[in-house]
Amino acid sequence: MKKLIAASVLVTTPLLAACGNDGPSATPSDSIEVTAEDFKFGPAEWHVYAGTFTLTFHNESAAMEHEWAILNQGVSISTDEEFEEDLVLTELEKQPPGTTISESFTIDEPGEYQVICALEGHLSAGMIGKLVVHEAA
Ligand SMILES: [Cu+2]
Repeated sequence: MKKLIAASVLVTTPLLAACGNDGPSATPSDSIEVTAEDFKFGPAEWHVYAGTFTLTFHNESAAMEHEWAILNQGVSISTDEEFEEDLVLTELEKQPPGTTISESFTIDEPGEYQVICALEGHLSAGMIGKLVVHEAA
């Protein structure tokens, strides 16, 4: 499932300023990367600019499929029991072990989004991260 979100939002306080203390890792990019393992994402926090960005996803698991699902802004869950498909904004569908794949996403609304692997048991096991969408430069 993939949905492109187009939303017009007026943001009066630049998000970049709010993130100024996070160090170099907080520099937004239009190209991010993640390695999925059993059961975590590395890194587990990504910073992009509003608009279109490209994710390069490596599944380094020996035997398990993994995915990278962005949940709707404001959603925060920590167990599989709380998950519903309706919570997913957009996602990279599950990928077989050993896969490297790049996919583009478009998110126009700045803010923080929870990212999970929504395959059964994986969220509860620790496959959780955070995507921060910064106001476009
Ligand atoms: Cu997974």
